[in-house]
Amino acid sequence: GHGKFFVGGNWKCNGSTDMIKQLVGELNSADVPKDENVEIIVAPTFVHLEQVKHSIQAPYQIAAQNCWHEPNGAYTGEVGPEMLKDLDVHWVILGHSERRHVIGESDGHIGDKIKQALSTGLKVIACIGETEAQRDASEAFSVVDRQMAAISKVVESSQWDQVVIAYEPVWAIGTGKVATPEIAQEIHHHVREWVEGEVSKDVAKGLRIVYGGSVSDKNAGELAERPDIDGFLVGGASLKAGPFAAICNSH
Ligand code: G2H
Repeated sequence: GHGKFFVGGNWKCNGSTDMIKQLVGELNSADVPKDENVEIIVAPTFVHLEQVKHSIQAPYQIAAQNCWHEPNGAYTGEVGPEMLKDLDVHWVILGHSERRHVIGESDGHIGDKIKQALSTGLKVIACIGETEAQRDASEAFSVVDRQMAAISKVVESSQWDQVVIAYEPVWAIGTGKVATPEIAQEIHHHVREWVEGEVSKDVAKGLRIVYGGSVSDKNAGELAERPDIDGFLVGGASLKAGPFAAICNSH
């Protein structure tokens, strides 16, 4: 592994005050690792950040699922990274495939968001991953290379320790069709080699590359065994405390 094992729970567009009250209560009493070697993050919607912040306990940290590329201003409906920082939220997920493919965010826009978030002092979970059509056309490597290039363009050399890369093949997201450990390891290793060549050996060695896409308590263990899989970004299974805690204990 590279650095602390990382598990993020991406709650996506889910939750209500009652549901979150129950989930946070269960997470607080769940048997998750509290040692220095595991980092656990949960990402509620913007409107639930405050509730989660006031109720969740260590070792959990909180992330937002997105933020804008300017600190604030005339951008109706957006949330600036300064606002997250002011709320004591230290992490943000950027470039999730649902934002790329459902909302239409480009590599360039995601790059601008990452740059602004990092300069505000937030840590970034930057997502990459190919679609099924791209994989079928043997473009998986070139797609993640292009996405990594857009990310590395905006990350200063001193900021790489504030970045976690999440490889989330679009065909595996929410489909129950998890990538095999071989496929995930192949891409993670490729991304690490890309970083070694394009950024530096040291950054490649320390960078956490986590896997996302239908991760469950059933498949996390064998994925976590692979040398370049440094943790997970979990969607569906993060909405249940038991399975999520099991994934946190999978390394
Ligand atoms: C991928 C993942 C979490 P799920 O989007 O980011 O979701 O585990 O539901 O496939």
